Amino acid sequence: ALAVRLADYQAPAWRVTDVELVFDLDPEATVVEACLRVERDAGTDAVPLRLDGESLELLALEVDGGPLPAERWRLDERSLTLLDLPATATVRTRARIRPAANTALQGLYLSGSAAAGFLLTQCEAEGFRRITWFPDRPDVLARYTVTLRADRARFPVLLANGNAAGAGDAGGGRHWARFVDPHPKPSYLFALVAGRLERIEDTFVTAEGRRVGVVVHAEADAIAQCGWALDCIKQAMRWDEARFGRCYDLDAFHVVATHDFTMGAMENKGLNIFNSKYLLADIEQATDDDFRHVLAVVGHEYFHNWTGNRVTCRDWFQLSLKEGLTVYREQEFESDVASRTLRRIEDVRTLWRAQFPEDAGPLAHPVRPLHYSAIDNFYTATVYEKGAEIVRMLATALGREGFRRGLDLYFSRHDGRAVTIEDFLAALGAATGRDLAPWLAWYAQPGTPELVASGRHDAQAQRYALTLRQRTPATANRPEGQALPLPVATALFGRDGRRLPLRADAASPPVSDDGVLLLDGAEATWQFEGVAEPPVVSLLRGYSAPVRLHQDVAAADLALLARHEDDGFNRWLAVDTLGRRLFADILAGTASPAALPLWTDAIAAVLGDDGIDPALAAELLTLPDEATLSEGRVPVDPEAVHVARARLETALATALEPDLLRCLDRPVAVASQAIDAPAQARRRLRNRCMALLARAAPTHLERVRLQWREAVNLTDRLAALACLLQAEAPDAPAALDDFATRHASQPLVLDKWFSLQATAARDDAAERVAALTTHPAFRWENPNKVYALLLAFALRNPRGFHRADGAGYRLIAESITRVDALTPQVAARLATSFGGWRRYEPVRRAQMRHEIERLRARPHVSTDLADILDRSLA
Ligand code: HT7
Ligand code: ZN
Repeated sequence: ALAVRLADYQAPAWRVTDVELVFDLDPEATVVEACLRVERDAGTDAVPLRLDGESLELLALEVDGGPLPAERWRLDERSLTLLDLPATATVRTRARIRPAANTALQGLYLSGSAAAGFLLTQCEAEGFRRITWFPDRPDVLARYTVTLRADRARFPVLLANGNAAGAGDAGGGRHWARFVDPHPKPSYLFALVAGRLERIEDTFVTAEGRRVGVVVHAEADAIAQCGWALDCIKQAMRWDEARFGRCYDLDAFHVVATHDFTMGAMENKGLNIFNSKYLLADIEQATDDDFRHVLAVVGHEYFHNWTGNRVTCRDWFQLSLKEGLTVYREQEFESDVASRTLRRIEDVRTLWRAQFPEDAGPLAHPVRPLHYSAIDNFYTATVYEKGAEIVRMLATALGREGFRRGLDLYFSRHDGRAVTIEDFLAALGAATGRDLAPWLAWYAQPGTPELVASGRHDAQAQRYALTLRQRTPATANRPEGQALPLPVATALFGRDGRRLPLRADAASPPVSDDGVLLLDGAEATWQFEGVAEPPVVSLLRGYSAPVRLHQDVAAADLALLARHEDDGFNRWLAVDTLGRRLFADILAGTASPAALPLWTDAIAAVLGDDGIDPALAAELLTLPDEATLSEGRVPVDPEAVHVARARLETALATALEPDLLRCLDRPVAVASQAIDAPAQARRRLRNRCMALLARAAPTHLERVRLQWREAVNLTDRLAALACLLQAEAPDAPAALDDFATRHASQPLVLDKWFSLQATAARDDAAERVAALTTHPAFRWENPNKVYALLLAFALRNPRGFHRADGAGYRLIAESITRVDALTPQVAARLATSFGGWRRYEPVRRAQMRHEIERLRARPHVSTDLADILDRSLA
């Protein structure tokens, strides 16, 4: 497909002010009547009106109430073009679409079976054009009136965006419902839902005094699991008012759960649709992590109501304008209502595992890409997570109050408009009196910057000089990058662990009250006064910039930070750095047993600290995964990485055995079915201790078995099962069978059962995964199943996926072909697992390349898949 380029952007020549849609819903054949009020831009004349439309069957076309002569319209596979229209016109079309046959899950489709399932839409990014002809681009904002008609018994619930505006009987067993959305919106935010759904609801009164009905809809067997989500919605509404002054703006907020969804969720105006994985949660069927993910994703979609919906994107190159900002808001929400440190550690782990490798490989792109051929492939870790890091850096650089003022100005300037990243930076800059133009480079330049820190202590002058240098090195695909603004949150510690004052002399670049140094060129030096002894320097506190830090710190200094840093993230980072150094030594064959105790003692000291958050303690006991440990190494030998990591984990478990036992045997005062943050944190730590003990000695498997038998929540049951599997215990197969029987009717729990087996680092993992694709609960049409089994294998079982005989690669390549015929977006996502092929040792590199080329050479490759394959090979 032809690439779309940011540089070619042109404002639309035609606007659509109002849209009326009437749907006659039927899974086999739905008829969509659309009436568009169109206006030609004053500055343009004789420009044809081009409407996007795909997989639509044209039944009727009228302009201003009459037929249009054949020479004044053209229809092809992708568009309907109308010629010689007056400057304002009413265009009416009627189309037939086939939801039950739509396995791409874009546009109008069926969730579940034809007999009992329900109808729903997914329009972002370009799905609306599969519903009706329309300028399907985010800078065309229109007011929508939508009427749904359907069989009353089969589709008792009818929902669309906006406020309810009437309902009634349509005769012949059918009924209708109408919705008016007063807020102009782009077509990607359109949604409808129709089917047999149950609901739970509540009322929320906004700070502006609006009474809002908050309603969660799900199929009958899932509605009992929606209580947590309803609670999370109300928390998110209150939080956005308190933290960012943003209130909800319709009479009702509806949320719907579906098992058939390619992504996490969708922020359609007033009618959010969720992958059931991120909406349903109860103690029997969801883990503690699931509960937190529901909180985060519910928050994320709700926050889009302002960052994305009220202020939207001019074009899809600006995707991070809404996604980066909304991820940041989601992170802050979870940090405020749950644990800041834990959320930060998880976010940074994700950045290192997924975004850094993406930014270093052939699929690297700027946070604001310059061109695309399949926009669906740009919902990436770079656009989302790196985009959120940029927003976080801006918030750090402007301070909490300055950032809030900037966002207020952004909303008031651009409410109801489709804007750009420049507009965002301009508003933040205007509100705080800062020139933020240099920050645009963060959006424009791919690659992860390297930050090198060096220091010199002058005992006599009692000064400490800290020099920071940055570089974004060239790679095969791009030249060296320019210097970027980098906020470096810094603290100095004395040898006794106490914080030292951070007083820079007058000649140094400025330091903010909260210790942030802003490096805005290639290099700068700060001279700190009153530093009597060589300090221990803690940089990038809270991971204040998404860079690779090179700092020559003695292991003893890291151990000191592990004990005394009051920034929870950097405390964890000190331990993580010690662990990675040991891993590198094992991998290089230079490990010395003497180095181990500094690391394990540091962890033991923290574990023994009664004041420590158990969730943080659990994180200290969790090594980086193999993908993260492989990151930045060339060439990667996945087998060697796996073995070295396992050795390190066993060494940790053995060294800490008494501490882990003490931790496990500590009496617990919480109910094992409580889901509050302290209860979750304690479970996390206990399960981590149990997993390590199972590594240390097989005798500890008895504890695991006890937990397996007595668990009263899914977190504990699954943790025990994972230990049995990891140890390849003789009773593991029976436990797996028991688990499958017990949860046979619970699709989300079965997904975890598939993932557990997919990620078990066994010699025969590829064969087992292949066998599981024939399990009765596995469905190729269902993205959650494909992700749970195949994507989990490709991304989280490096030993299995990269097996030396290429069986893992073949399995994933064959799966991609199969899925591409059904759901191209899912196939493209699976194919990203081959993206890092150049980093592997020569045999694996050749095998991966061969699979990519073989896939590309097949007939009928989708645009989405072709795009990933082509860019991977470039
Ligand atoms: N904004 C949503 C994007 C999304 C999407 C994109 C492409 C194809 C399918 C999709 N489903 C949802 C997700 C979000 O809130 O970030
Ligand atoms: Zn989003």
